[in-house]
Amino acid sequence: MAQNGFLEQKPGFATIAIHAGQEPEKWKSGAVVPPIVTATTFKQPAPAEPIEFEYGRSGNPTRNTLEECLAALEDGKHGFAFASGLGAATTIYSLLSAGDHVVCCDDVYGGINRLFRNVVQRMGIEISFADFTNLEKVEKVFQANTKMVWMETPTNPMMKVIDIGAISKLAKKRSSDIIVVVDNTFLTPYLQKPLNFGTDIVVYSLTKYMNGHSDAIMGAAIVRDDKLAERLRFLQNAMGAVPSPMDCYLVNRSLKTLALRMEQHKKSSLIVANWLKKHPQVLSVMHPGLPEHPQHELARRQMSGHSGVFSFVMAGGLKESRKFLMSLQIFILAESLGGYESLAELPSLMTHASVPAEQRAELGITDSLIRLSIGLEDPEDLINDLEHAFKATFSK
Ligand code: P1T
Repeated sequence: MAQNGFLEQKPGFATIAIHAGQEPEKWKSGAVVPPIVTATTFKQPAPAEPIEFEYGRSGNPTRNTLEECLAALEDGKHGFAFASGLGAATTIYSLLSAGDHVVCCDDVYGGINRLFRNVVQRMGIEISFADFTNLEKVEKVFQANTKMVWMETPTNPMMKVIDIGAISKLAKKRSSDIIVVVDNTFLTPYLQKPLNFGTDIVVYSLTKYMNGHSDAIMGAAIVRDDKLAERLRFLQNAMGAVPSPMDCYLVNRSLKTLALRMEQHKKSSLIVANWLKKHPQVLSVMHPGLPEHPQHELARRQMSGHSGVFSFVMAGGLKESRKFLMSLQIFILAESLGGYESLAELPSLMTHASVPAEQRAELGITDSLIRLSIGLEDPEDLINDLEHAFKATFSK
């Protein structure tokens, strides 16, 4: 169902989330809910002749169940689960070798920025950052040795929307070997399917909306190409950043309500964003669902709506932002996003503190930029909470 002119949500998503990979017939017991298989190793009838599984790092029945469901939701073919979003990113980076070059969008989660600058570069891989909303700027940073393009859209925390199809085309025009990666954490496959726009790998922090209950740290990668899948399967096992069966069970369960949760996050975040933009102490609201967002038209062509996470700039400086955040009573002052509970944070001192100050200034990550993750509470209560915090901050 299309909403506000956004891309139509094809029917069938919730059915896939509930049934793909979950067939009761695959368990001897006929269990309707997939069992949590905690065994780290599996009996082999003859040496090196496993029945299906051999060792828990290379494969586990609970993990495979989740991976199948993830691949189906994404219109993909192969899913890989990891111990965290950064674990997934680290494994994807290991597809590269010293001497290779990566083109990355300038506004990414602070932890990804830190991984690129402080770890990946040390391994002899070059990185160039560019504003991916400007195709000319992106084209200029490509090099003969560029092997990967990495983007988040919408970006974290500035909420810039990137044209996935245009960037993928640009990369593939230079070489079909360039691997295009999209971090789809902010939207989930319910609201955006990057593989349908020419992306090779979709990466997730499953810790966020996909799990949605703020009780498991996990990541994932989804691909269509069999050869790329083989390389990732090798690295998943060889590097070992795999999740526990218990966490796989939790995320697999959470996917059953993903469609319902995302619908509510989508509705509530627009209600709160529309309220904030009229508030006298708010200078600007960055929400791709608002018509005044600079890439709103692109968002409507590429997304089936926007999730619950967005940012805004408030009046004052650090003193006011601190007072505001500490006055909230329903919103919890904490990093992360995508859970049922609403969160508020200050990217400059929290999630993006590891981004060099110069890059933060260039992007607009100031001490007045607040990022919200709108949860599943009643939106009227969230608005009242924000109003109360503004009053506590600004009334004499
Ligand atoms: O925390 P982890 O599961 O390792 O995922 C890292 C990660 C990757 N990609 C994006 C877009 C993310 O937002 C994150 C984690 N982000 C936060 C903790 C945050 O508050 O933004």
